[in-house]
Amino acid sequence: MKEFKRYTVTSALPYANGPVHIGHLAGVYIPADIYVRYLRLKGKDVVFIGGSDEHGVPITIKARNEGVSPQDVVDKYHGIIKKSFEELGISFDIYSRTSSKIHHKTASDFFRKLYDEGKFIEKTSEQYYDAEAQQFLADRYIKGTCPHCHNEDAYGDQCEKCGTSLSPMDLINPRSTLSGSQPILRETKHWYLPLDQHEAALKKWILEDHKEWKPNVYGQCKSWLDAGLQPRAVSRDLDWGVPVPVEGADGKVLYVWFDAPIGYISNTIEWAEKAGKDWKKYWQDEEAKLVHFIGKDNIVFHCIIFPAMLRAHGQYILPDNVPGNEFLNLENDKISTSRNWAVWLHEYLVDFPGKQDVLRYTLAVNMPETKDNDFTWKDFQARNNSELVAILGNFVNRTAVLTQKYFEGKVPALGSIEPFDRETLNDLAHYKDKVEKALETFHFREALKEAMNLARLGNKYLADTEPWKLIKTNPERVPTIMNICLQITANLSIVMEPFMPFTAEKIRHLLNIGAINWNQLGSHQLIAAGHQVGESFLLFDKIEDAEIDAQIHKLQETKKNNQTQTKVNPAKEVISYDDFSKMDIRTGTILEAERVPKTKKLLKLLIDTGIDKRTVVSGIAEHYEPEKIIGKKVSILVNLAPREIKGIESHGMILMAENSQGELGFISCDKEFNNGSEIR
Ligand code: B3M
Ligand code: ZN
Repeated sequence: MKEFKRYTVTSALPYANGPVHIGHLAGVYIPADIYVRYLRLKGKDVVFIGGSDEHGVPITIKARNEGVSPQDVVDKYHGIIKKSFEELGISFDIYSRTSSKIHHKTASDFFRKLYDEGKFIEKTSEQYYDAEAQQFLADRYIKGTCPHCHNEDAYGDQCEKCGTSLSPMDLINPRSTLSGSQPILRETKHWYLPLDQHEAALKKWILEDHKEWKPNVYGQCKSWLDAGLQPRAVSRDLDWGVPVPVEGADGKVLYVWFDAPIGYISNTIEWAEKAGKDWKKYWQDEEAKLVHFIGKDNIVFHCIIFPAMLRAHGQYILPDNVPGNEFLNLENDKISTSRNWAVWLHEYLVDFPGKQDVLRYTLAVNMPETKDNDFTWKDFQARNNSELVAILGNFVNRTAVLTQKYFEGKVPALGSIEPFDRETLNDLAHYKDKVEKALETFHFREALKEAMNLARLGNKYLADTEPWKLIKTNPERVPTIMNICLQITANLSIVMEPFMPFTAEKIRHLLNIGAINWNQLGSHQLIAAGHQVGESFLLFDKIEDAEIDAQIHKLQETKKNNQTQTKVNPAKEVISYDDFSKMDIRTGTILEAERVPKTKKLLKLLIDTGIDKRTVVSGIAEHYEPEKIIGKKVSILVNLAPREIKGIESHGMILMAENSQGELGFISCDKEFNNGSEIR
């Protein structure tokens, strides 16, 4: 494997139109952070770049819906996202944003260079235009009837009812969501990156030279490349973004997927200025290894389009690897921002204070590396209680407590070594290779499993040697055993650092030692005899059922709300007042009620309508006990033609409200009105 002098590690820039959730974390930020922490521990020269993606149509839509400016939206979420990343210990060297000046300049210059060198093609096409709002319409700003399922509210890019991808031209009866008017077709000019011209080079670069990429990433690239690449528009008609730096391009901005990846470069420049570094060494030097951490929906942009942009520019290196992950689901359902089906990081940090590493651990252990995975709160609890508490916490705690008890906290000297000690020390020496190999190849679950195995090794060693018994029967053995346990604990502080930095810090505190370089991992001479360790305390606490139940309940509430919200039927056709006034609806009172024999749903009611007392058959037997509704005030449509139902003549209809679960409820007046009062 090629040795690199420098590492440039990026993680996808989250859209600043909502907070970050566990899916983002497991897919992108946790693996990226593990990787860079590992590299730093090894003493490598690494820069870890993050930032918010603040352009694009969804942000303008959110702003419009909330009656604020796009800048307001991104200011809000950039703040929330940045703070929550910090609290989780995602150790960016810089977390900046694409609405910054420096980014606008970098992206603008990048475009301009390609433009000046004739690297784009210009094309004019017809696009929908809202004449009332006087602007071209992004796909999301157009709604209409889906040609497949006839949903009347399909978007110009997708029908959310049947899931089909659409283009605005596919919609039947398109309408603008800005003014409601029918959009017209108008010509507009855009710049296209001719991906087809890069196809052969990209094919060789990925399919031949990067066979080591993860199969899911490689596979997606292959299917794109096999299908053949087409020119892609890199500008849009929109008023939010980086303006296209070309004369006569008013009202046009760079497409968000053109400017966002350049954000990695802008943020590096911003970092380098502050840190006194040369940013070019991280982007334009073959000795730098560029790695993009992303989710699977971003693969084509990072493996094909951005590399094509970088090639077209000519001065940049291409990514050495793009370890894209699959998706994390939540309690067997797709995570969804719009349905609020997520565990939001900023909320987790409030609900579970001081438990950053529990989340980091659970997400790393469950990382969707090769296939989609599921996060459940029960699993979260089990991982904490039976792994972090019972294995890692238990070993470290027993070691600390016994050291205090037998040696007043002073590290005892290693005495004579027996075969079993030797075996354990041999095992200890092997972890470095195993964990390293897994980390270098982006097998984070495997790496963490091996790291935890070191804690298991310690537990087993303690359980097998039983120093608490030996202290009475063979006390000379105990110093050696405790020395070895303390060395294993010190090793844990190294190997856990990439995954659980807060815990690693706690272990160091407990041992009263400073940070140790990764290269020392495996050594059994990390702490000297006579060194005074700190007071012992528990690394992890058990998580009780009540806390987990509260989280599950929160999700159940979300689901309920969603069902009620999503199942509201669309409004019916418009009717005239005359249509309405034909209905004679009155207040009435139920006088008698009984089940209609051999039916599940029907009650036979006697109603005082104020006009008369009449029999009505009503399908409410599954919702009301007959004896409990005597005396109920109701609304009744009295001029409905009589109908025979199960041999009973029914005269009118009781009005009922029905919710999305099909529950029924009476409609009544909120004042004491006489029977027969008109409802209109
Ligand atoms: N903001 C998309 C996403 O969050 C996008 C990533 C940009 S990376 C340059 O899925
Ligand atoms: Zn549809």
